Amino acid sequence: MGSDIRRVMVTGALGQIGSELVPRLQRLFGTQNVLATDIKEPSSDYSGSYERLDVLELDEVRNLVKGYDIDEVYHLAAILSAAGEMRPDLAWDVNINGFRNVLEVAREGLTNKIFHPSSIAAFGTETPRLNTPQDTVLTPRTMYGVTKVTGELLGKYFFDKFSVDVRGIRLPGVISNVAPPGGGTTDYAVEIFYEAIKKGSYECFLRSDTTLPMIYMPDCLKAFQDLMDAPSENLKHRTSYNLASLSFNPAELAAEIQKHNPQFTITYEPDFRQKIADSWPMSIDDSCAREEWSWTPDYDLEEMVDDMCFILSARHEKGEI
Ligand code: NAD
Ligand code: AKB
Repeated sequence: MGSDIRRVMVTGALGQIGSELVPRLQRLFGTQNVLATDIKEPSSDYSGSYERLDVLELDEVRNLVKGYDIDEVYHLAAILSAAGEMRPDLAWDVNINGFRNVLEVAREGLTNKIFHPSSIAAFGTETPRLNTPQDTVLTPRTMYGVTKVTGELLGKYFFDKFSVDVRGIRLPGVISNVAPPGGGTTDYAVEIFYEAIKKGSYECFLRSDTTLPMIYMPDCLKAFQDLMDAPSENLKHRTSYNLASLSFNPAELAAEIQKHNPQFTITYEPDFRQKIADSWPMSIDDSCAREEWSWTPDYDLEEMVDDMCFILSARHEKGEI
């Protein structure tokens, strides 16, 4: 992990990932060097610098980056897969034009480095679904996936053409216990823990055998930092790294949760998200991330479930959830 102090801005900071990325960056670089932004209002006890920012407003993005003398932007503002199928125009606008504004400010020389997550949604039904290769067919079936492929290409274009240092990962579904997920297809893998602890049962919107790639938040944040700290000359796939960690289906996850709570029951009522999940990979070949910036995950399924159950049970006892 690089120890040099950077001034960083996070867009979409109140979402699932930003809610845990910001405190981590505050610990790394000092609270005064981290600016959190989102289109939403934060809670009254929000800790650290916060500005309301709609990433579709180029002047506002520019003013904040300039005003706070930002070295790096973690650009998390986005509309995810399921929400994006409800509002495809909004998904295109936020995911592409919002990113374009951040790239433009970097092209103007106001900031040096951008982290922009892609997703397993970049793949499609023509992509090999087992051990999905790094360089493969990208034919997404969702507007979200279309924006992720476009974002990968846009980031690469700005690097090749204007030397803007853009880096990105095709993230699997992220599992976490601080903020709820924001409208994705992999959300079941978070909701199931909350419902198991609060109600002892869960109705899953995917079929029991729907295997998808997933990652636990501590590994996700480690990957962000490892990629951002990697020497630029090592990065051959800079905006689009495949990343593997966990792969499981709802039945396997439920069985693991039952080890902690034998009374827990799961039922299945697949909805429109099943079709999205069926167009995504089941497992990922991440050898390029391993070779180019030494990626390796820490958590297996059992360790992730242990940790999630422990943390959420404690939150439940305190009356937080
Ligand atoms: P999220 O939906 O939880 O958070 C996104 C945030 O963006 C929200 O707080 C929302 O208020 C904000 N936002 C929406 N429109 C905005 C606008 N116009 N201006 C400013 N902010 C706006 O998403 P997340 O899970 O934290 O995802 C962050 C990034 O990681 C996204 O690019 C997403 O595609 C990517 N990703 C996430 C996952 C996952 O499982 N969470 C997986 C793959 C990729
Ligand atoms: C979603 O389900 O939309 C996200 C993702 C995998 O990109 N979690």
